[in-house]
This record gives sequence, C-alpha cells and structure tokens, in this order.
Amino acid sequence: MKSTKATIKRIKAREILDSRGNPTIEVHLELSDGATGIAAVPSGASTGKYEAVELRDEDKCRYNGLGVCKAVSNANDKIAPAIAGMIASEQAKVDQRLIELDGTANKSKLGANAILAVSLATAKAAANSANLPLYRYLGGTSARLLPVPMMNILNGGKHAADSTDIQEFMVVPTAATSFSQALQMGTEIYHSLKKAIKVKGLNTNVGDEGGFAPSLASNKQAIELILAAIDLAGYKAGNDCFIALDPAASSFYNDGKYMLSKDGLTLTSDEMIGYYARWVSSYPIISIEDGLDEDDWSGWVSLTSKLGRKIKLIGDDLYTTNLERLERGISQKASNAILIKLNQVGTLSETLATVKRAQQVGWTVIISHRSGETEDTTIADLAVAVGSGLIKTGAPCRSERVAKYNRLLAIEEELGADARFPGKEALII
Ligand code: 2PG
Ligand code: MG
Repeated sequence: MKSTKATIKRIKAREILDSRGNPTIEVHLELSDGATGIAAVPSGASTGKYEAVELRDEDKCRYNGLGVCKAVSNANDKIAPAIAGMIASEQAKVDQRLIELDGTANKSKLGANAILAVSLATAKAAANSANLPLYRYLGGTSARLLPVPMMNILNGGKHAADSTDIQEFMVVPTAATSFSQALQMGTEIYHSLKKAIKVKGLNTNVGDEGGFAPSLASNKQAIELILAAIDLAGYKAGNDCFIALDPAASSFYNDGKYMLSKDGLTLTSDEMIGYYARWVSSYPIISIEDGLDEDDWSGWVSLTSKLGRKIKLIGDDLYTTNLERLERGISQKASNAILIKLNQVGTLSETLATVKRAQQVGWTVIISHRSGETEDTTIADLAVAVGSGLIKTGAPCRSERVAKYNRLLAIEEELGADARFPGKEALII
C-alpha cells in the first residue's frame, strides 16, 4: 500500500479537444510517491447563467476564440506552485486553497475549468496512491449502489439542429435488476428507435449526446416515437421503463414567455405548467428537468406544488450545483431533485457538499455529464461514491458517452455480489 500522505509534486496541464471538437483542459498530476491522476473537464451548450466561469481565450485567431491556453497556463504557472507540497488526500484543503487563490465568487480569475481539472486530478492521484478505485476512495466502504441510467435517446434544443424544442428525451429502464441489464434494455430501445424513425422516412443522424435528432413536426412526436421504440424492443412503457425529459427551458424562454416553435405555442409560466401536467397524465413520464427558466422561481414553486408528488422535478440551470441556490430551492420548495455537474461549481469538495445537502433533505440527486464531453469517466465513479441511484450520461452511442457506461460495467463487475441496483426504487420521490 502506497502512502496516503503523499504530496502534490508536479502538475502538467494541456489543451485537448472535447467531443464537439472544442478545446478543453486536461491535467496530469503526480504525487511524491509516484502515483498519478489525470482529469479532463467537459463543457456545456445549454449552460446556466449561474455556472462558474469556463475560461476561454477569446482569441479569434485560434479555435474561434474557444482556446483554453489561459486556463492551461493558470494551472501550470499559478495553481501548480500554490498547491505543490500539499497532501493530496486532504481534498477539502486543496480545494479551499484553489478557491482562495482564485478569489472570485464565480472562479472567473483562474477559470473553473482550470480549477476543476486540478481538483479532480488531485482526487484521482490520491485514490491511486491509496490503491483504491475512485468510487471507493470517495465513497468509502458503503459505496456499492449502481445508478439507473437516464439515457438520452432523442436530442433536441441546443444539442441538435431543427429537432425538437425540448432538449432531451430519455428512457429510464427501471425494471432491470442490475446496471448491466438496464444498459442492455436502454440500448435495445435505442436501436429500436432508429428503426421507428427510419420507418417514418426521417433521418437517423445523431445529436451532441448521441441520441437521434430527426426533424420532427412537434415535441409530442418525439414521445410517440420513443413509445413505439419501447414496444418494438419488447418492453412495456410505464412498467419496464419510463420517460424522462430535460426541456432545458431557459433556452426557449424569452421576455417572460416560453416559445415552443415546433408546436407553434407561446406560453406563460402557468400555461407551460399546464402543458407538462397534460403530458404527465398522458405519458409514462417520471421526471422533468429544467421545465422552467432558471429565474422563474415562482413558476418552479407552483410546478412543484402541482406535480411534485407525482414526478421528480429536477433543477439543473436553476441550481448550477451551487449550495446557496440549492438552499433557496429547499426553503421555497421549488423542486424535489437536483442535477449535479462538477464543472458548474468548479471543485470536487463543493460538489460533494451540494450532493450531501440535497440527500440530507431527501431530494433525488442525479449525477450528470455535459453535452461536450471527453473520455474522462469521473462521473461514473462519483455516482457510485455518493449512491445517487441515477446517472445521466447520454445515449449508448459515441465513445465519450459510452465510456461512462463501460466504467459502470467495470465497477459492477468489481463489486460482484456486493453491488446493489435500485431499479424501481429510483422512482421514489
Ligand atoms: C443538460 C446538459 C447535459 P449541457 O442540460 O442537462 O445533458 O446539457 O451540457 O449542454 O448544459
Ligand atoms: Mg439540463
């Protein structure tokens, strides 16, 4: 067993590409005992306005201004000397040092991308130093709950051109008794969806998260195609599997109105809630994420009082994994669940604090990828570490999505008989 008192010795950051061909940052971190950790940071398209700052170069001569050379040099030249010699297993101290070094409320000085890459590489190196897989290092001996995958099989909104207003249509295979079986079910439904789309003469190209992105006549048509696909795969919607939605409503909210261009509708907050209520009573929908705009707090409160006992109402852009915003949501009863994205807040410790608080009040926690991803699989381990019971990491298509599913298969195998899977319990509100 290597020493867990190993200290941070070397940091090497570099610019790499994400799944959309945009630059992002990767950090290699080495400890005094030779253990290493590598972490790469993802990037969103439908980003919440309260997210920590993703530092970009804004140099139009490189990658249309999206280069991350500044973040890379911040990691190499400013962060590295400031945390050299710190004990890697003291994650909270390292993260606190990063927060102080940045000194801003939204991590705009050093960049949340630079800070998170170092924060995660530190945890991974410390796990390696302790000879532990990341989920065990972060979650302790009780970490053994595999998540039910919420598989985004039809992409719209900002993740696809001319598909649907609603950004994500997910299938959630709850009748499975293990993660691997759930993955199989969701993947079979994904392949059936391709057939169902083809039969209609529509295109089967995929969007940013690997889900199909046909040009549809309405938002409802997406649900109907998915129900057909579930049936075609030999499963029963509303029994074996359910549908989850992420409208990402901030992206179609304008001047106080929700504009559903595919449906030709311009709705008030109340009307938008009515729209969801009708869908929930007609279809086997178990959750709606970002059903309303990130600043429409009163709308969220009435949405939750109307549908919060039936389905999960998940705040993503609403909370941006931020503890203060979560506290407001808890006190106002603005939702009953939270989406967790490490790069919305910028350090592992802050992310874990938000997860802990949400779990403390009995809210559902869903660990999530971003639409721009890398081969980094940290979120798979994080989901098991915190026992979220749910993960959102795209379609079973494109390696940056599948890498997370494959990592969960490996964790499940490693846990063997100790592995637990929530199945239908993941639906409990
Ligand atoms: C979301 C995410 C991930 P993005 O809205 O939940 O699916 O999208 O990374 O573009 O914010
Ligand atoms: Mg979302």
